[in-house]
Amino acid sequence: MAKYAGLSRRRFLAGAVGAGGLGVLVACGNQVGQMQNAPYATNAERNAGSGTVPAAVQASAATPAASGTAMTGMNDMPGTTTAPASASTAANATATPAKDWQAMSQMHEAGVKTFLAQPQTLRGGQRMEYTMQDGVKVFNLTAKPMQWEVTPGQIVEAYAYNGVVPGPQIRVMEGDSVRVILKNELDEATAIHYHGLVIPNAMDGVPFITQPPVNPGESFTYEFTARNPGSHMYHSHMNSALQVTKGLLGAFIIEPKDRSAYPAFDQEYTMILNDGPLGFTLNGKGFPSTEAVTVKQGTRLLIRYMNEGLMIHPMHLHGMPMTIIGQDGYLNTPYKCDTVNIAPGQRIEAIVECTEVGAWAWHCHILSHAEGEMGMFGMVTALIVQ
Ligand SMILES: [Cu+2]
Repeated sequence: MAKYAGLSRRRFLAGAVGAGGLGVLVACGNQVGQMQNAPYATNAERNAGSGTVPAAVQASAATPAASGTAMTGMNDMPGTTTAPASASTAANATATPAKDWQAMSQMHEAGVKTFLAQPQTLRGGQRMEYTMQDGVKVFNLTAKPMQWEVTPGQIVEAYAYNGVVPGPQIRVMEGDSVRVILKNELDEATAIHYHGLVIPNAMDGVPFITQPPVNPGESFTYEFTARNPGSHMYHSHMNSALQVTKGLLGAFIIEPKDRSAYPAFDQEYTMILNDGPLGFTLNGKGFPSTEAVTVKQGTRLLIRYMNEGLMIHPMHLHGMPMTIIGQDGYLNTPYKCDTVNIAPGQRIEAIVECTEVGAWAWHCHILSHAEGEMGMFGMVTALIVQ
C-alpha cells in the first residue's frame, strides 16, 4: 500500500491541479520529446493539465515500472520485472518498491463507483432560452472567467459563456433570423465565430478580418439567418488556443426544415470533446464527473460529436456499432463502425441502435486520454441501455 498510502483519488486529483496551462497539450502531442525533461508520470497530471505534481505523487512516479508505463502508454509485459528502457531516463528512478496492484485496483474501482453514482455537479450545454424580438430569436451570451469543477474537488479557472462549460446550446430552425449579443467580461478581447454556419462575412467573428475585437467591457451584436442545417458550433476566435480550450465554446444546432431526408431517431445527445487547461473533457467534465447517457432498449440514439480541442479523439463505443450518417452538418453515405475519429473542428453525427442491455463503456481510444494506473479519467463515459 506504500505507493498510494494516504492518497485518496479525490485528493490526488485536487492536488494535481496547480499551474494549469497548456502543459498537457505539449505532453500529449509530443510525448517522446517531453519524456526526457518533464516526464508526465501520472494520469491526474494529464487530466488536469498541470505542471505541478504533489510530493506524494512524485514519490510514486519514481517507481520505474509505474513511470515507464505512464509515460509510454505501453502495458507491462506479464511476468516481466524489468523496467521499460525509457524508465532509466527518468531522473528520479531510484528505489523500486513492489508494485501495489491492489491499491491500483482500488483506485480504478473508486472512480467507477463515483461515476456510476453520477456526482452532482453543474453541467453546461443545456438548451438556451431566447427572446423573440420582431421575428428575431435573440440570444445573450456573456463571456466571463469562473471557477469550474471538472471532476469532484478539481476546480479549475475556466472561461465560460453564461457561467457554464460548454456554453449553452443554441438551437434554431433553418431559415430563422438570429441575433446573438456577446458581452465581454473577460480581461482580454474576444469574439464569436459561428463554426460551420454559412453566414454573411461581417458576422464570421474573426477579429481584424471581419470585425474589430470585442474588448473587455464591450458588447457586440451578431445578426444572420440560419441557412444550413446541421450540428455546428460557436466559439471564440481570439487567443483561441487558450480561450476555447478554457471553455468559450458551445453547440449551435440548426434543425432542418425538411426532415424527410434525415434518418429517424428517438433521442439525441451532444458530446463536445475538449482538451487543454480543463484536462481531457466530455461536455466540460472529466471522468468520473462525465455524464452517463441512459436510454431504453430499442432507442435509436443520435449522437452529435463535436471536437473543440486541439487533438484528434477516436471515440469508441463498446457493445453496439455506430452508424455515421454525416459530417459537419452534411449527410453522407452511412457507414458502420465502433470507433470514429473526430478531428478538431469536426462534427460527426452518428446513430446507435441501442439493442444491447447493460452499461457500455464509451471513451476516447487514445488511452492516455482515458485510463492509466490511477484508473479511468478524462474522456470516458458510458451508454447505459436499460
Ligand atoms: Cu482523446
